[in-house]
Amino acid sequence: MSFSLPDLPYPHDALAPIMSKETLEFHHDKHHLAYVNTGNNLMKGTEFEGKSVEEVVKGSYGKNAPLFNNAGQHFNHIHFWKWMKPKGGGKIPGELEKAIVDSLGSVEKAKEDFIQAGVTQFGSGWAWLAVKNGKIEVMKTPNGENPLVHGGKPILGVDVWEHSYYIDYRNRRPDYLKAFVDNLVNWEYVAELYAAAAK
Ligand code: MN3
Repeated sequence: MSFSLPDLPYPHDALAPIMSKETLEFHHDKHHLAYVNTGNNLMKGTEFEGKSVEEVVKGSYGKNAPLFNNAGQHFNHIHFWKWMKPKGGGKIPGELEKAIVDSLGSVEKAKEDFIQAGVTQFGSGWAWLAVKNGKIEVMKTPNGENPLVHGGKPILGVDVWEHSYYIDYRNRRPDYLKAFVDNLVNWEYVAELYAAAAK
């Protein structure tokens, strides 16, 4: 099994004006595709050939940086497209909401901390909600890293590489993050991952 680019779960123009068609054309069709192709080239003839993306991410961390970077980004983007939906950011399903309040104090605080993690990630990277030690935590990681290599299971992530927001928001990363939380997050998918991670 090699990596392959998944289709977007909605048309390229479906998230506009929060995230434009042009951004998704570059981000999905070019950037994500490049991680897929480079990852496949780097896996050729190695022990990682035929493994799942999660296995490649965990197995290459700290051992094969070029492969890890591309496999990590492939994993992150597979979920990133599904973490968004048109007219997203609405009500959080009950069980997930309860878990967020239990772990992080309140939904408002969780959203603030998540946005702040993205704002303060210096340079390229991601901000996360992840299940770790039975609790939901806010995390941030550089480049293609994700909570899988830090003992956590990611349930929501936002890409803070400039390619994710520069066309629509220029240098205003905080505005992009607020718009993502308020208008894009697919909380049903987050709840699905939470249910699987909390088992
Ligand atoms: Mn990206």
